[in-house]
Amino acid sequence: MKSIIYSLLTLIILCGCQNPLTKSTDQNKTNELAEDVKSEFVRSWEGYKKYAWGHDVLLPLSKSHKDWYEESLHISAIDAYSTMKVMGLDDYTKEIENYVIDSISWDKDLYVKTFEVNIRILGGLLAMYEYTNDQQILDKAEDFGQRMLAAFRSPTGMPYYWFNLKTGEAKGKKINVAEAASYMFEMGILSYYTKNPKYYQAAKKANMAVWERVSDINLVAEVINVETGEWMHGTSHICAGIDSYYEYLLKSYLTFGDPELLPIWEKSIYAINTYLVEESDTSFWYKRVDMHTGQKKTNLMYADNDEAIEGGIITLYDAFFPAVLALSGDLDRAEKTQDTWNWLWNRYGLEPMIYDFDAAVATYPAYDLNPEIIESAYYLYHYTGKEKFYDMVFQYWDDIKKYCKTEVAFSSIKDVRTMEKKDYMPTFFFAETMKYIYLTFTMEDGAFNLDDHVFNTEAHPFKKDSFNKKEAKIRLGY
Ligand code: DMJ
Repeated sequence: MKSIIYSLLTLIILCGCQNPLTKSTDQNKTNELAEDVKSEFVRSWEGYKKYAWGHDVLLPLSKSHKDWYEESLHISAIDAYSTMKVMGLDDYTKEIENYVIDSISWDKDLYVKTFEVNIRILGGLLAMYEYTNDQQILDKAEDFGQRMLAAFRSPTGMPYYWFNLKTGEAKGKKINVAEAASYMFEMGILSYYTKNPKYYQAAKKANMAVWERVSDINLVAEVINVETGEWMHGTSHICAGIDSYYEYLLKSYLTFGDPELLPIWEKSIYAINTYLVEESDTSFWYKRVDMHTGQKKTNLMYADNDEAIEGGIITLYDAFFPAVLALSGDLDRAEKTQDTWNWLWNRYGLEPMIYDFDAAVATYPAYDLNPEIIESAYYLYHYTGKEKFYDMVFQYWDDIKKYCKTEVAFSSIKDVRTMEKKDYMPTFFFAETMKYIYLTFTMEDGAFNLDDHVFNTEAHPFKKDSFNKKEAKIRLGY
């Protein structure tokens, strides 16, 4: 009898106290979810301010900080800014604007990574200018862009891996294609705002240098020498190392309308869909192939350490591709790929950084709070309206809170099989991951419409209306 009463009581309690954050597209619940994301963002930002202010990243377990180089480039603050704007956190944004204007100088004797500072610092500052229209912010962005041009002074026009912000020296001739040619978007915007075509022209020259070296079947390989223009090996894919090259071909064309980019995008996407797709009844992967024959490659030389690895290797970064497919209008392939990524997430509860789909093993099992799978679910929820994509984001957010939340913020994960935490919170967690989750949960309220915006690869948003194509032709000089 006692146990029946106890069970009944438990049932009554369970029915009466539903978890307020259950998944639902119902407007009230959705707003509660959005408020939850916002309050976690604020908690993490306060954690950053307390333990890492002025530095590049927060170390969320040791409650300290780390800079990418010998001096800080203030990357977390610049990356976090546009997410704060999207969330309406205007007290915080004012503080960052003042900080950028009063306290940041780019005159630093530091070698910085050309690709990384372009998407985070130049992209972040340009978005800050979009929101503020403050000439002092644009001056900071242009000062940065002007220094970045030094990297592009190579015999081919493709940038060196590193450049020195103060001296303008550049080094590192072996780079991947994403690092060689993912600049047209930010440098096009800089040219547009400053009415000086030199930035877009430098970025486009780098792209054309890659395109001139494409194989007969219109595929690029991953690693190239910026001095000789020689490919370092012949493996082609859409994975990390090439990813944003394709993303920016499409986004730069859609934003500025440079007609030379359209056939490059069209030939590229045709080649990708012809040679890279590996489809089964239950999966839809984009594999690695030989750039000349289109044949699958499973014995890969890696750029960083020249070690060979075997298998159908993909990286969690590749989950950006459904978003790009959806943006291009190809919802069929976008949905199939996203479903495959979603399956992988569910297999572990978070995604492994590198996965071999032939052997079905996580080759490198870390998860660094990356946004790509969430970004793609957000795009697909927008374009298809299908609730399953909203549900995916709900689940990703739930899992991130379950496994990555720390006392002061969120942490990366060393191994998704054990969920052991790693003392690092990357800057893109502020810029991208939290933004795409928040935007999914607020989609129905209409405050931010994806149709009116275009994101750089670090999720800094720009209004499409800010760029008039006729004007772009003059300001970008195409
Ligand atoms: C981000 O810095 C950018 O999205 C980049 O293009 C590759 N992916 C990381 C986050 O995973």
